[in-house]
Amino acid sequence: MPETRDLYEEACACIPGGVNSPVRAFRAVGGFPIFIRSAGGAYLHDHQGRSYIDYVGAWGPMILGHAHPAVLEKLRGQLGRGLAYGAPTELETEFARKLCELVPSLEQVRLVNSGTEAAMSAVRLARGYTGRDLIIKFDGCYHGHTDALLVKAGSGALSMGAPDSAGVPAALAELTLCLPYNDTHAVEQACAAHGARLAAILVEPVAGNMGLVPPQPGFLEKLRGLCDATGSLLIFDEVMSGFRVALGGAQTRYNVTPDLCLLGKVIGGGLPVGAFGGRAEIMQLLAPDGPVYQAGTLSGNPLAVSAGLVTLELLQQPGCYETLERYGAALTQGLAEAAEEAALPWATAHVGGMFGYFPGLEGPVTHFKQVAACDHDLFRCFFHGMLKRGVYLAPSPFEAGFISLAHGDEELQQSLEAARTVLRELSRAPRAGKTP
Ligand code: KE4
Repeated sequence: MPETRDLYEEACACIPGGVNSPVRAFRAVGGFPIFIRSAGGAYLHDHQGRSYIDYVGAWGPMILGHAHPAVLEKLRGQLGRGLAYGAPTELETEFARKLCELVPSLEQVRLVNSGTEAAMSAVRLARGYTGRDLIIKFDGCYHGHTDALLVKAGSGALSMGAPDSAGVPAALAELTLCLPYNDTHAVEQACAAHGARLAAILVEPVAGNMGLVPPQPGFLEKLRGLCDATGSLLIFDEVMSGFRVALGGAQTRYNVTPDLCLLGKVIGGGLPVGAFGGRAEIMQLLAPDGPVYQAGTLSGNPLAVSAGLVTLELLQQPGCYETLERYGAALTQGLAEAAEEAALPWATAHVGGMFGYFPGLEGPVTHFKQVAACDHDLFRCFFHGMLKRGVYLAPSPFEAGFISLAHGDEELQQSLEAARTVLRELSRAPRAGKTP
């Protein structure tokens, strides 16, 4: 049986960094990434047959749990009818209608293949609709890897963005202004200075790419008001929060309706689906009827849409979100208690079926600069200590954790028992580089 290291070195020979998405490489926590061979329910199983309680859930999609029988059944039925047609199907109409029924901001929706595609298309549409170029986003929020959004805060609080990746032209990054999350004053100032040029404010209504940072009371409402005042569009990136924090996403949980909304992850049930949508009068600008071009070979793929349809159908069953909320509350409460027993500062957060924790910080955590100051060594030691005890957490302090409906009391108790053991050991021994 090959060692993980061997598999990783083999992968690195033909895949950059050995992975098809950087966070999977374990760079933030060290060691070699686990190679998964199968998954079922709340569990991942690696190439050596070890099982892990999975709190990554493929970064959000697997809200029903892995290999859900109803999803597999639906896919088996579609397989026999072919995989892709490149032509409209009734399935896509049914799916679009369901999304528009469940998500308040959607009158029309266009399917794509990833959250990145959804974000880049929505930004282009907002610019086409308003005839303006400037975008506001928030530090610590991630909207996929399109050039316009790989931007970090510029030097001054109100200065234009600077590229956050090689290959992004400065001229493009300067069209994106990065502000601190939850900082309504900074957004007010930016709108006062640049409102006439502003096409859209793009925000994760529940931020899941800097750990988990919920919106402070009034933050989303303020963004709604400023977009109305400046004639710009409010875009909620619900790729992660959509169908994760509530059936209709964060916009129903916080009762703020954006002009455009991005979706992904959960709506594909594990297959590649993204979506963007909003008011029909905006969406009508999209080709083929309008001047804003957007397209995709496999958009609306019948297999992916089939998985999405059955996932949304099952999520409408009563009690799903209460179950996720209860588990999230018990898990984060248990983590906080274990850290307190170990006398380790440890902030936590949970919203619906997603959660976060911040080793070394006292809560509440409201913006990126706080998250960046968390105890990364403590995070790393905790991650590996939990992994060794069969609990697979996100391998980065800048990620959220995800709970599925397949996680039950047994998984909760095993996770908290492991956390108590690891944190007790971490509180005793000097940590530098050691893994409990
Ligand atoms: P994708 O292009 O990866 O499907 O979606 C991009 C995206 C857009 N918006 C939000 C709020 C997101 O969280 C994401 C992607 N999330 C990451 C996890 N933080 C995906 C994991 C990865 O990059 O491998």
